[in-house]
Amino acid sequence: MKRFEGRVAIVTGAAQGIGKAVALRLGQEGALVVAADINGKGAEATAKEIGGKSIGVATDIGDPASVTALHKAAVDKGGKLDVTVNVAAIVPFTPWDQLTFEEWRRIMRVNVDGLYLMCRASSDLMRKGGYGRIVNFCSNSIFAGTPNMAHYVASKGAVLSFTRALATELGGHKITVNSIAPGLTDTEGVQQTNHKNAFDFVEMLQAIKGRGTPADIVPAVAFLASEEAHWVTGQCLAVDAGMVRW
Ligand code: 4PL
Repeated sequence: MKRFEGRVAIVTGAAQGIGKAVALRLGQEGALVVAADINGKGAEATAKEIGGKSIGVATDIGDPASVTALHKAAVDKGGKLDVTVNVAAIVPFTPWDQLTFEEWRRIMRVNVDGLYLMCRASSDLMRKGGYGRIVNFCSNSIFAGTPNMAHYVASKGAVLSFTRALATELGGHKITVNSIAPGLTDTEGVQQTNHKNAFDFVEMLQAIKGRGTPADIVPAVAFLASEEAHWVTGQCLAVDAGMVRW
């Protein structure tokens, strides 16, 4: 399928994991992808793998000036913005007894403030084009109350409810806003934390057995980012082999 021919898409967290897989798919389906990541070299490597006019941009989504520069780069290269997929987030492993206010703020700065800054800038551009698809990354941990990440779980609860509210704000401009809630997924990021030891536990709760990978998450993202998903907004779709149901 070539659902993104002529479309300009920003994907954050695009240097690795789910973000990289999403960026590659949108690129394969014809999008000019602006791959953004705190790891600028990794973002550029993803863009190079896509080829064409796609570019990589070093971005700290928690920094207003950095988010402004990212959106300027998208317009300079593509002339407009059609799709933003907000994958970038910090995924911590912090037992409650070690959870300081400083660590709480570190996660909120990126996972919540960063999402606000991205949606603020992206929606302002999409309104000019009279079209837009925003896909945010929630997590099924908000339903499971997953241990060792209370600040992360709180931040993803904000993603769920902010997505609902933003859908209302932007519906009149033909912009949809939805979220995806993956379960534990086998990525470079997860492999760097003790979350990697939880795969057997989550598999026990899944309706379909196996270990989730980025490739399992991508098709749902591509659907919500596509033109034909125009009648779906404000929703959260769990993509976790049926671990949680709502
Ligand atoms: C069930 O989003 O949803 C671990 C780490 N376990 O980041 C997550 C579950 C993790 C999750 C998540």
